[in-house]
Formats: sequence, structure tokens, C-alpha cells
Amino acid sequence: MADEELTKEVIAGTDTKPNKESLKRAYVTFLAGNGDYVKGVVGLAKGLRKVRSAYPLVVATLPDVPGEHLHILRSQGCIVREIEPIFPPPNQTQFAMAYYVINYSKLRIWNMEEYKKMIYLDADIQVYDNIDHLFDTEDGYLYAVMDCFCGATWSHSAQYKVGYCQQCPHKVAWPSHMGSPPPLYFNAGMFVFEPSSVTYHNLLHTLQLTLPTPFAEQDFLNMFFQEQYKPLPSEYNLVLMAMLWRHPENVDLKKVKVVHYCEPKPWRYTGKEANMDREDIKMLVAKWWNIYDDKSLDFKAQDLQVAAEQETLSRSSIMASISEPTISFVPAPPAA
Ligand SMILES: [Mn+2]
Ligand SMILES: [Zn+2]
Repeated sequence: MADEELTKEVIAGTDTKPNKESLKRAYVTFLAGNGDYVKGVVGLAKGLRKVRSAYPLVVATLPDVPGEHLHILRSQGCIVREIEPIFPPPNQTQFAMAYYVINYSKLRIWNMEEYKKMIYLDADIQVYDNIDHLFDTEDGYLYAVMDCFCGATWSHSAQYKVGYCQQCPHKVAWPSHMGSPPPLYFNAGMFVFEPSSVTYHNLLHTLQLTLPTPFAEQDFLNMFFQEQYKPLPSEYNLVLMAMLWRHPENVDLKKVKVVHYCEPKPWRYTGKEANMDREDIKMLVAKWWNIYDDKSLDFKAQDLQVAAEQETLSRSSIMASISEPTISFVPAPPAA
């Protein structure tokens, strides 16, 4: 491996701050409880290393994540950031499962203002291609992939009753007597956003005034960012199984960069689950395990050493240039 590549890999997995640009950008995921989602985060950290991402993975953790899991995350090069839970207004708890309730705490990531731009990824996501270029998207928007309305979890919605899905808006047209079709709706497992304390406080304030809905924080984010939402192509968040089942014509597995294992979770998959005995699912689960099990993708002690030297180097170069009127930082090399 070339030195430059090694350095890049080290930078990707640490909170070293070798230049101004990498300080401002990070991936972020969210972890709660003492369950097996920690495996998802470890897998994701290794997946980002494998595709040579130039940016670190921040893990926003709730206080109920056990210390031994925090230790595992740090030893995999993650930046652990403990956050306080956000409880939904009491009128919302009737709808949401505990899973959704806990997910309101995700809103805390908007308060990570030390980063200019972040890419949020659920812990049940894996990246199979470098997506660092999404940090270069135009500011002022929230970027995410459109969801599918065909699953039974949507049975409460007008879309489901009509049989309309934004993934194939021409298959079943939206009835004209029902006005304009519903606004585009994204899956909140992956999105590109800009942390901002103004947005953060608006989010928390608006949450208190918001009526209950079935998809809790995902519905809430869709309402809040309706005007700023810009769709990304579906290869940036392939939602399993919805897309493989309902819209196979919209899926090209060879092009997929990001897989969202809503179901099945790869670390729980046994092959005996109903309707999951499929070659495409087995292939995608095996792909996830290949990364998770790959020891060469573990964050290594010698990387820490190199990382520490990097940090010292960058500190001393900042110190050396501190009296200069303008400090120009060398940007990270573009990812391969
Ligand atoms: Mn998910
Ligand atoms: Zn659909």
C-alpha cells in the first residue's frame, strides 16, 4: 500500500485533525442500548475504511450504551460522542414503538456544529463504494433517497390505499380528485445535512408542536425538511427488502453503493426467515460479513501511532504558521 493511501486510511479512522477540510466533515451514526446494533456500527466503521473514506465516523451514543461497547467503538477508530436522549411529546408515544421513540434522539446530531457537513448513516447500513463526493453537494439542502410506500407499514396512508408509490409514480397515477400527489418522502436511514444550532433549536421546538404520526422521527424530518429535500439516486440507500421485492426494476445491484439492511439484519440472519431464502439477500448478507470479519480492516495499534504522529505534525505546523496573516491548509487528496 502506498504511503499516501495508508495515511489516508489512518485519517479516515481517527479523530486526528490533519487539515481544516477533514475537520469539517464526518460520517455520523447513532447507537442506543446494549443490544447487537454495535455490530452494525463496527461493520460500518470497517466498511468506510475499506472504501477509503477520507472522513471519520462519529457515533452518537445514548447513555445506556455499555462501556465495553464504547471501548469496542473507540478501538475501531470511531469518535464516540455521548448524547442525551430526546423524548417525543407525550402525545406521540402512543404511536411509536420504543425503537422509534429512541430515534428522536438522532436530532442531537444537528447540534454537532464543529462539523460543517455530515452524512448520517443508520447502523444497519453498509457502504460498498466511496460516497465522500456527497460532501461536495450544494449547501442549503437535505439529500436523501426516496422511500417506498408499498409495504404494509404504510397501510394507514392514502398512498397505500390508492396503490400509489413515488418509486413508480406512473404505474398507479395519483387520482386527480385527491389534489396533487403527496410531497416526495425520504428514507431517513441515510441523509446528507449541515449541522446548525439554529436548525437544531428549530427542530426541538417544532417537535413539541407536532402532531403524532406513525413513522415518528422519519415523518417528522420529512415534514421539517420538505422544502429543502433533494432526492439522491436509490443506489445511495438501497432499502431492503422493500426495493428488491416491490421495485426490482429500479435496482441494479452492481451499481449499489449503500445497502440499508432494514430486514434482514445481516448479523441476525439465519437463512430460515420467512421470504428471505433468496440468492440476492444471501449474497448481500455474505458481503456484509466479509467486511465485518476482515481483520485487515480493523483499526490497528500502529495506525494509532501514525495517527498520533500526524496529529503532532499538524499541531506543530499550525503553531509554525500561527503568526502568518493567512493560513492555507492543504486539502485531503480526493478519495480513490
Ligand atoms: Mn435502518
Ligand atoms: Zn413502493
